Amino acid sequence: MKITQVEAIPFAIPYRKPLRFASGEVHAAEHVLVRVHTDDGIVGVAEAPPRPFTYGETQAGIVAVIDSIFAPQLVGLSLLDRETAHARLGRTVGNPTAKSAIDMAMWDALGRTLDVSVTELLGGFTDRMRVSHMLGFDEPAAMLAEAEKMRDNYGITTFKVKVGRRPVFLDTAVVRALREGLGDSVELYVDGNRGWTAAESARAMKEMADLDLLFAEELCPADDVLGRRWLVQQLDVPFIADESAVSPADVTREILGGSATAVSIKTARTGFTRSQRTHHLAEGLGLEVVMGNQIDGQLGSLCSVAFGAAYSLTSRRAGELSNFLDMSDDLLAEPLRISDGELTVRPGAGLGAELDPDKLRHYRQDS
Ligand code: MUC
Ligand code: MG
Repeated sequence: MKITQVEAIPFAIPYRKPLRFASGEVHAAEHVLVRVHTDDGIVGVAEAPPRPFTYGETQAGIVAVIDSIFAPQLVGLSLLDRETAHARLGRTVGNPTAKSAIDMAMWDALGRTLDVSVTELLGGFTDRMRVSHMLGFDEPAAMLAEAEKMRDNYGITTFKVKVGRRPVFLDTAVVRALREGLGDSVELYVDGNRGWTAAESARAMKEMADLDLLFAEELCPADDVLGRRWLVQQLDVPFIADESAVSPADVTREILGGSATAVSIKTARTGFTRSQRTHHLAEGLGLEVVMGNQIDGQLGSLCSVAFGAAYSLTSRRAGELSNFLDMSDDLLAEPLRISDGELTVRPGAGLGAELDPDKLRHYRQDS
């Protein structure tokens, strides 16, 4: 079970349709595939999606930090030395997606070694999650048409709507069009990616008070401390901390400080090890949890569902597991399929992911 090599392979796959939101836009999945090899000939895999506008990581930076800082600290450890690996990676404060991809590839390798799925290793609650689809900025009619397509083709009935534009009416008109077009049976919530001020957020939430929203997420900057508390106190829906609560300690600070009342867990930035800690903290504090999306490819989405399905709390709400549908292609030999609004974990050991070697050869950027 000894780690012999940690590889970081950059690859790029274009999106069919860019995803736009208040803090940036994504046109191509310029991700990094991480492979952890062991002396038993096992290879664990995961992917790191750099989000420069959120965490400051870039694709080249992820490859460099893994090759030069993280890999040398892990080679020689056993896959069972999880707390030692966590402590060594934790010496570096930043680089959340680089550290998380390594962590998840180690869990995948452990599952493959023990012939147990990652979901079973983590908690084994269920084997599936309901899917929530994230709708990027566009005109109301185009966003409604996309939601209808997702409902009709995949059975998805939960939608996270990107907001945070100015004037706020641009977004409130979209949410109204979605509620009127889709009816009362769908679940809708909004994510501002810190785009509005606290006052704009309060106004927008009042305008949407009759639209039966499930949650509001990161509408305004958490650093505007008093404004954000003022906003959260007047809302009658849970307020999800996303970018403001990357680490378990951030969750404690945001929740106890009154700046959020729910939490987004993204395996792309907390891996399985730190996501477990956040999950346990959320359970102890009695918080709502949503499995979020870091604009993941299929491998990343498989990681999210593998974790989300492992626990009662994380599988209760629909997870954001569908944005890979906007990519023109992917690396998995057997593509993920969403049906009846659900995504299931892959049967088999570890994450159950097999990569297509031809696709990897085609999309990798280092050879
Ligand atoms: C989300 O939930 O915010 C967009 C930016 C980011 O950091 O994650 C995505 C989705
Ligand atoms: Mg968000």
